[in-house]
Amino acid sequence: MLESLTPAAGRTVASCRRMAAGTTAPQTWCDFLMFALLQHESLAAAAMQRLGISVESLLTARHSPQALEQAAVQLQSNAYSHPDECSTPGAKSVEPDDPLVLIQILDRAAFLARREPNAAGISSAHLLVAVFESNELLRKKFLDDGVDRDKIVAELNLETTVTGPSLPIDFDLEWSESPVTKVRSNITTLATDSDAVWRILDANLNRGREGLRVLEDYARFVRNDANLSRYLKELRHELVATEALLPQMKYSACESASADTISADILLHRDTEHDVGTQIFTVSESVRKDISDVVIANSRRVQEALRSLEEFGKLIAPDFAEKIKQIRYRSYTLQQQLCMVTSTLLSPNQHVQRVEKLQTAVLYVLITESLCRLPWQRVVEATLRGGADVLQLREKHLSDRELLRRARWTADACVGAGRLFIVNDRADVAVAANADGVHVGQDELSVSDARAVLRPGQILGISTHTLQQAQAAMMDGADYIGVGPTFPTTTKSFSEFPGLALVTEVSRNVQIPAFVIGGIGVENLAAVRQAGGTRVSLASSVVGSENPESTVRELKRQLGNPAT
Ligand code: 3NM
Repeated sequence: MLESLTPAAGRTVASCRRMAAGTTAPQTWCDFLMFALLQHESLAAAAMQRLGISVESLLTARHSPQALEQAAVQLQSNAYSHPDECSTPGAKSVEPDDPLVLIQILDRAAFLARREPNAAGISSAHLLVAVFESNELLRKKFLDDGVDRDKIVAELNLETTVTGPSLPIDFDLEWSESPVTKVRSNITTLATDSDAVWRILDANLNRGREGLRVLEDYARFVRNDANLSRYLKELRHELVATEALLPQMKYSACESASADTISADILLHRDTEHDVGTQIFTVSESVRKDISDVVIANSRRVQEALRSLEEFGKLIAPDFAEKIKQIRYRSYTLQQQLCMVTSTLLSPNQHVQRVEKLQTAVLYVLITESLCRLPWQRVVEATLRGGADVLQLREKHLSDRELLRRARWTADACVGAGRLFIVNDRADVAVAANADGVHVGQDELSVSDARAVLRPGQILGISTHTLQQAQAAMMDGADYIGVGPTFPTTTKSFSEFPGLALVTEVSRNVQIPAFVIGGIGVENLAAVRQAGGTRVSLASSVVGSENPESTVRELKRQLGNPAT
């Protein structure tokens, strides 16, 4: 619920989106949000009226009266012509296309709402405080009019105990202590320490979210990598969800000392924070050489934020710190993928092309010589002629040299036919043979370890036998999964068969390509399809058949994607 906007806040944000649509300038978004807050009937509008804040006093210097008039017309038509859309209670706060500045404000407003014991959602009041804290120009205008944060909070009747603005902390800080800080640094109390920890958590939650958001944009728009952007989005949502593990702040600052001392200390602390904020200089923040620089800077930012959250979180909520630790480990996988950035950017399409091929692949054949009726090379050729989309070399007992020799041969054959070639288990061989990727099992290298070996742009699949494993594979950034065993098979030994039930579960819950495997042949393909499987992976029924080419053709015909 606290991720949702109240109806009035929903109307306000919807108006802002309409008015600012098409612009990317952060200030315009803040201005229009302020304008919408002032125009809609809401807690915030009423409070600002009482504080003597008007459109004229805030915005006219930067916007012509005509622009504001036009915005007011848009706002009116928005409020009345789309009542359902705009007043839906529980509207989600952030939309996929929102610019970073709006996301930051909404994130901050959500944070304020969560810290307030009785909030029913993100209200216009939270939006007002968040925009005040986030936008320097508007804040200055408020302060010029004698309205500071305390006055706003008091007027809004907010119960929030979060003090001071969210600090625009970033990496590469050069710190110069102000005289005010020096004097005040002698005054250290439990209360200020605790308050400081909350502020660190707040700043780093923002920082982590923002960093992930930037990386998500990169994955989506530059890399065109659906898996990576999904992974990043999920990680960001998980980070947001960790906030629920933090206790309410209600008593955090004031619990252990008398109200008078504490409130004085908090005030000091609050002022100190404002001073410190103005003494922070970011050295490299304002300069980015190229896209890879943006990516590297933001992955670093995420790592640092997570580390800080983990360390300071331990002081307040061990559960929270533990969860952050897990996210931090997972973010290493991410780092791995993103560290391929530079070389991937040199050949930006390679991974995209492979993943695109994977997206359209429905038939995946495992080549194991001992299962073949014909010489294995003939089987490879026939399978490709029949229209197999992916071939995997699965040989467990060959010497490394022989394995590599076969991998190179098969890679050439697949390149010639324009199909994907995957090596089973051996990421090193996949690299040496310049294969399209590697396939690992649950007992082999993990997704992140295998990625560390692979070249940028190579893809990675993993066998999964439960829904949990399938979801973990997706979260870990696997490009595809195998799902099985579905039917009894002699190709590999298993003690359990999750069967068709797992196929159905995975088809409903996992978004990356899932190849159903284990005992599949022409005779039971219909059952797989009925259970929701759209892609299959097979060994014996193809390579052991007398005519692998026609078997593949028939399978592809049934899968609804005739051989090319
Ligand atoms: N992996 P066939 S089932 C190699 O469930 C393999 O992960 C499986 O061969 C899994 O098509 C399997 O001959 C055997 O049954 C696939």
